[in-house]
Amino acid sequence: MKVKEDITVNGMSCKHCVKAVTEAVKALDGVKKVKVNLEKKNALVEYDDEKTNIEAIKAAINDAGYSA
Ligand SMILES: [Cu+2]
Repeated sequence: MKVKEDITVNGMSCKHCVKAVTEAVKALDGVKKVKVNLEKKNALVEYDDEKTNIEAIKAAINDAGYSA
């Protein structure tokens, strides 16, 4: 099933951070859409919950050096 989550992401300070978070999340199998917002400090992620989950997405963000 397609799921939409709004994930708070701390530690982003510029558009390069936004790109890094976006690519880290996009690299996960099952992720359909990623929209990272620097001002709002969040990532709107659309994914297939049969392929991935919120924990895996947060782990990818944390592995990229940010805090989800
Ligand atoms: Cu940055």
